Amino acid sequence: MKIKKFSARDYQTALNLAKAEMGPDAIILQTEKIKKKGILGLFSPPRVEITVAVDDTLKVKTDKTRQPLFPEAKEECKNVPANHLKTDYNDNLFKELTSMKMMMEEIRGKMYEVELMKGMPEQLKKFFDLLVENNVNKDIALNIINKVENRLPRDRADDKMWVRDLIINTLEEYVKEVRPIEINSSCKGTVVMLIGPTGVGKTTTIAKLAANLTFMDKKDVALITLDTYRVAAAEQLRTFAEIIGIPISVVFDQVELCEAVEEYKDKDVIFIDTAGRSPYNDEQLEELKTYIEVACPDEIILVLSVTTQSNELINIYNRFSLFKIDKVIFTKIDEAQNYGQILNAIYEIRKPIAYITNGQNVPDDIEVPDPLYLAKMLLREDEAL
Ligand SMILES: Nc1nc2c(ncn2[C@@H]2O[C@H](COP(=O)(O)OP(=O)(O)OP(=O)(O)O)[C@@H](O)[C@H]2O)c(=O)[nH]1
Ligand SMILES: [Mg+2]
Repeated sequence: MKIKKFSARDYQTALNLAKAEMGPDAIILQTEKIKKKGILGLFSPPRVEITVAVDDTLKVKTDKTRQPLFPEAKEECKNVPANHLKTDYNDNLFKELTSMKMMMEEIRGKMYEVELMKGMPEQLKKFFDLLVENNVNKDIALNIINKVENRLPRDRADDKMWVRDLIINTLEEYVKEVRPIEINSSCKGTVVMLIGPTGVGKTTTIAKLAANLTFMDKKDVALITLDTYRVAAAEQLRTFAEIIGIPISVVFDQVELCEAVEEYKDKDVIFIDTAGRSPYNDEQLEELKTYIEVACPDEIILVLSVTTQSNELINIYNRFSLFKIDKVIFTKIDEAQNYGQILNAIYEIRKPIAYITNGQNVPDDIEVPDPLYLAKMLLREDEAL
């Protein structure tokens, strides 16, 4: 660090002297007005003295957080407005503060977790790890484990089977709301509409349900498809309907939809298949809304694929909750590595599960989930079943 004083008749001259000798990165430590002492001082004007320091070891050009003393003299600042520099500085500061805040939240979360886990029986910790490993959100897993701990008799804390049974019971409570399609026995056919993002399995699921209801439950079923965007999709469903001998209407607008629903009103169930909609496309969702208003479905079922991440499942639900969602169907269980996302989604959205699907085969790969089976899936016990 080099420190030097410069004095001149006015401030600007002193500054120029300092700049010339110490360079643009120098820092002003002090500015003083000084008068000569004694009789001479009476007749001479006061002078300005500035004390300037420069740190030779400081690499100012790479240190963006440091404000230059003489911005106009710095090569890279020549054409950059001062407020731009300030914005960059603020942006960097904001980024750093945000990352520090996130870090602190993470630490706080960890401390909270450690606090809760303190003194927890070893068996419970093992199940906690198993749930988290299976993608169950940590907060939800803690919630479950805490409930189990409260229910666990002290003398059974090390008994693996006791702990396991209590965990299964608690998990069952979380996923117990299972409600397949409810066919009303009144005059009008039950209208069931499946909606959801593209490619999650809406059409395949309708084919499975239609076939099962027709052959197993001996119900009168009709199909309506709004998916006229892809000729192949409508044709595929039409061929399928012909094979199992049920009527189908491919409708192009709201008027045709209204007519088709009216036409099939004597059927037991009318399934309406919709084209996959992006949850983030407002226009597509608005269009879907107009169809829902016309069809007045008894059940709107949101189809979600288990291969989707938990957060995204919740985002999708939030976007589609523009409509009154009655139930959800989880598809592609067979393709998932973990099942925690089912619990995470249900915990957040609190809607009953109507079905789960576990393969591409029509009509076999669909079932009404049994809460016990779901609970076992969450503990990975299904693999042994
Ligand atoms: N592995 C697996 N594949 C499935 C399941 N359900 C559907 N699929 C497959 O997923 C793909 C898309 O299925 P569709 O029924 O066409 O999906 P969709 O939601 O109607 O698609 P869009 O109409 O394009 O939005 C097909 O290859 C299906 O065979 C399932 O449970 N497991
Ligand atoms: Mg489809």
